[in-house]
Amino acid sequence: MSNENMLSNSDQPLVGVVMGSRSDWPTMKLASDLLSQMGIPHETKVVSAHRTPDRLVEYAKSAKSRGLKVIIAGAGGAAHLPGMIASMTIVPVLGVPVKSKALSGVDSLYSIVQMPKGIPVGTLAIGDAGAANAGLLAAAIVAGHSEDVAEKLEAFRQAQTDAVVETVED
Ligand code: RP5
Repeated sequence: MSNENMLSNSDQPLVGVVMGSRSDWPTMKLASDLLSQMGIPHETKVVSAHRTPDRLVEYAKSAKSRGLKVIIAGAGGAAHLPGMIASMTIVPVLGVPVKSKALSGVDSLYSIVQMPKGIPVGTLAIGDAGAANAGLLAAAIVAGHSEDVAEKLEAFRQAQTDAVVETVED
């Protein structure tokens, strides 16, 4: 399949956005919104490592054959979801530490970032910034295969640069 055809088969999700709970959605929506803005077909699912372990296994093991190029996995607390998914697929996994009530997401960050050598999870910042950046990073990965996504990403960066004021006044 040529690079452009990878995206022209439009309905097939290229990125999976998964989260441990429905309660993670306000955070993970930021990743999904960025992917939509970049025109990248994606899916959004609740997959819990401890509440729906069978769903987790099925999701991770079928990811590559279903054509996913990147998985963004967000979870809070003892956030084993991204690492568990990464252990069952070679599709790159980006982990988003969701802000937890008890420890403000530091627990989530440590759980996700400290993967033992051999099973990598690309870990983003805690919370909203991490989720949005996961969407942008997934777009950058997909952009290597799609000129259309590359152009959208360049335009996003340019708009962001253009929006920065140079002087401040009262
Ligand atoms: C994790 O536990 C989820 O990723 C969520 O961040 C956290 C709390 O889940 P709920 O109790 O809100 O469902 O599995």
